[in-house]
Amino acid sequence: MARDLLDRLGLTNHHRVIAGYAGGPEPRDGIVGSVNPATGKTIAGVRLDTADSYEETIQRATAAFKRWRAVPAPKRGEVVRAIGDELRARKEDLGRLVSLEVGKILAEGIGEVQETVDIADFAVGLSRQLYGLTMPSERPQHAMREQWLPLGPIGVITAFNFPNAVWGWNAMLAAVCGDVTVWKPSLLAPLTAIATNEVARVVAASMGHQGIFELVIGTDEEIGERMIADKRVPLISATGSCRMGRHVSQQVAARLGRCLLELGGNNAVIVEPDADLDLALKGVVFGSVGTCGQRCTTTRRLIIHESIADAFYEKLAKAYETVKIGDPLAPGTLVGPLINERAAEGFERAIAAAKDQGGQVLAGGNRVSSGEVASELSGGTYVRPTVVRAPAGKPFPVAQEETFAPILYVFTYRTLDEAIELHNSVDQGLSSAIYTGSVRSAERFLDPSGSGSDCGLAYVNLGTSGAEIGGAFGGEKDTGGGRESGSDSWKAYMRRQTCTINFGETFALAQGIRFE
Ligand code: UN1
Repeated sequence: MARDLLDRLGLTNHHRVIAGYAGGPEPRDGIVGSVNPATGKTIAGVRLDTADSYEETIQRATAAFKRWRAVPAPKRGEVVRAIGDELRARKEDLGRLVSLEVGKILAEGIGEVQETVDIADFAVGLSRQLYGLTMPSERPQHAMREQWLPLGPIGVITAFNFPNAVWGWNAMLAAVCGDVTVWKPSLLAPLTAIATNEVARVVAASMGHQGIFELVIGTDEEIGERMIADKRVPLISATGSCRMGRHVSQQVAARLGRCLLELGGNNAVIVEPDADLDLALKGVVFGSVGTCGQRCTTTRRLIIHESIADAFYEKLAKAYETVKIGDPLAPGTLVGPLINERAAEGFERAIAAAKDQGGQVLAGGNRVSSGEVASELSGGTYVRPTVVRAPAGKPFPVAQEETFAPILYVFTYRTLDEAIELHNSVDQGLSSAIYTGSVRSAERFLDPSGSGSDCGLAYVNLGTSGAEIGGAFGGEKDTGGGRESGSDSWKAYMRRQTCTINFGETFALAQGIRFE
């Protein structure tokens, strides 16, 4: 079945792919094995880039950029429209490949490709709306305006958990902006990257545009470090851990390049006593166990009013018990495997620390043993989504960290101010939510003074994950401050030029300065 899928996506014959490769996920002799986390079995091998092939790629991208930027933006939009159409046609297969390679359930794999289709549609419209402002000049017979210009080849570094959509957010916008994308995907999801990039590359090439979508697959040491230090790449858009982002931002800042960072989250949901509790329950469960807790928008903390906490915990624990864990491609499964053994160890370490620090496990708390899953899944890393109640009135440092696994820490509060303070008391600032029936509470959470949620995303009566592409996506504080996807995020992929034109005959200086 996997073989058919790889065939249909053109992977079996791809020069980078070694079908039948039996090695593991550790790069060896220039090859990395892409492992299906549901079974622990290698799907195929992928040839890695070298310093030389990286150099060739950047040279190609730099030359392609000079041609691509000269194509009028609406024409660039036509290419993106055709890419969107092709992604639509291949949505099912690409979604299946996402599921196969990173273990998210099929509905989420397909949903992820839909996210790329959506951003392609958005980018097509945007290709006719790369608006600059005009501003009145203080001098007679002078005009002022700003225009947005293509930036260059941009480097896009993506994580394993959204191996298709995060590239889409960047590459589709970059393409209409006149940039070339050089994509460095996670070594945990190279096949999705190859298949996805091929769609865009082949469509663009068939319309006469070579080199707009480039791929470099390699280790951080060999490829990542080279790319972030490379002055020919004016923008690095990177998704990953806060630790990684800190390093990338320092390297890029040292050469005065630009960064767009999408780093860790530690997202919380506040539940008020007058909330629609069924709605809240569904939102919290999807947010915390969906994608096996491996979204940057995953709900990691629940902050619930003390008057409803016990009843809610009971419902939550029941919901957690009924969530079907197993083969992500099987119908009915809601929670697939963690990406690898290291992630499972992180899960176990966090739970041990939580217990040590006085936390009480309300649901889950351990791995699913290999005997509990079908034999073909025995090589996968399955864990039980977990709820841990934080100790009252004691520090609980484990909840300050982002563990990329399905662990939800629960806290109680008395006043909304107290809840918001607790909500904002972590280093990360990506996504946030409140469930409430009160306009006052909702607006307090979104207070335009800035004293409400300190995150880049704030939801009312929705959970923390599952953003639409139309809004700007990203977060504050240690999340890195970048904005991708909708709204005016496109500006990050262009350079702004302020143009002042004297169409008269007088020599006039600004600020009324006379120089005669
Ligand atoms: C991520 O986890 O890196 O809002 C991205 C969401 C998705 C994107 C998540 N649309 O959950």
